[in-house]
Amino acid sequence: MMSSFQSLSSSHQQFLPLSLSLSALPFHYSSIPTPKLHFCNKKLVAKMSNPTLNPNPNSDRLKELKEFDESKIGVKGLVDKGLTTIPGFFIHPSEPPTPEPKTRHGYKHSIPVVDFSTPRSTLVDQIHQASTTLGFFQIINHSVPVEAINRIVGSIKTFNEQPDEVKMKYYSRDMSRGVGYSTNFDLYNSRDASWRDTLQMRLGPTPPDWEHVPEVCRDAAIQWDKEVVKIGEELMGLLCEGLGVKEDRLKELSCLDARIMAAHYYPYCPQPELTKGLTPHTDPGVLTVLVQNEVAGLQVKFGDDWVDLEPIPGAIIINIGDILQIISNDEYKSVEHRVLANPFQEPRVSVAVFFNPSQRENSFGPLPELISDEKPAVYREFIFMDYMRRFFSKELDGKTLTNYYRVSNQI
Ligand SMILES: O=C(O)CCC(=O)C(=O)O
Ligand SMILES: [Fe+2]
Repeated sequence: MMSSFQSLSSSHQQFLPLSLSLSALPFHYSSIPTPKLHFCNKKLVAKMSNPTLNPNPNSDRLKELKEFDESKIGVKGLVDKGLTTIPGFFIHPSEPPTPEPKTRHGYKHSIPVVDFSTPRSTLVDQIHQASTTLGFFQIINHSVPVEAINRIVGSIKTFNEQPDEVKMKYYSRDMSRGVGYSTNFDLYNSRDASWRDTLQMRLGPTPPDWEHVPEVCRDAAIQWDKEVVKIGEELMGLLCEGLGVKEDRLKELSCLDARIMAAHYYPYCPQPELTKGLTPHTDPGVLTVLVQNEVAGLQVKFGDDWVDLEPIPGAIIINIGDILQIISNDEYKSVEHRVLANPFQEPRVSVAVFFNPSQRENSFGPLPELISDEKPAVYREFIFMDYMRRFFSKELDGKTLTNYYRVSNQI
């Protein structure tokens, strides 16, 4: 039988992050009971259906999902219709409810802010320090013009705020043209849907069919890709220096070449405590470059805490992906993060660009320069295609992909 991975179109084989898992993922959650909404003393409550009483507990859920998906209006469209309670398939019963915004702050930790204008040796140290601990940092005083950031974020907001009839033309999970727009790329495969709409675009090595990219975002995306490549190269150089390897080592491994953009729109959610904007995950690629508007919501896991990432105008957020954790032999950390459902009237907009290696037939693993008797390889080598295949077939639970390649797990 052809695996779902093999059945993906060639453009689908572009490596996607967890948040953008394909509809062709080979696993599904058909055996997991889903909650239904019930009114109890006029209060809406989520209740699990009992799979033993219902031989096909998900048929209603699937019907509801399809109905919503086929409406092509996205969660933004639901909000515009004045919805006050969210559909059951958005409810996340397994996670503790999100605290009210006012109680979210005040954690002991914060995401490091790195000033790019500091001398290079300090910069290398600060980036190394952040990447070996939280795996996340924000950069300020960098070379990317703030206008380019505002332009890409602004164009994504504009796209999402067009009338439904305009956006509907683009609503599709088919990525064969290198571009797609929908509510949750894994809508049919995830346990619970999340409150966000995403415009996804392949930027490299092959650009998308630009005529199929919404016109309001086209020029901004072309410009943004150029900026992202420049800053990505700079960062990879700094990260290599921090590891004590050749500055262009990651570039040599084609890590700058495959780029996917995921532009998220998180509209106001009427019941933010019941759902998420984006479920906890790690990014599977090398590096993620993310920009956002002023609306908070991104959180990074640190021990048992979720640390809020405070938006800084003009800053760029960088995080380490799974493959870089492996390449660095566990020195750099790919850390779980999530986005809360947006409780604010103002929408949250973020644009992530994921860097991945383009050489899929090549072997990847910890860099030989980093391996010694004192520090043996923590991961075994693998062909990048194999890694991708596993990514598409693993359970959606954060760290299992890196764990699969851990030497201790070798059979
Ligand atoms: O929206 C955000 O801030 C985070 C997006 C993200 O983590 C992802 O797309 O993988
Ligand atoms: Fe992510």
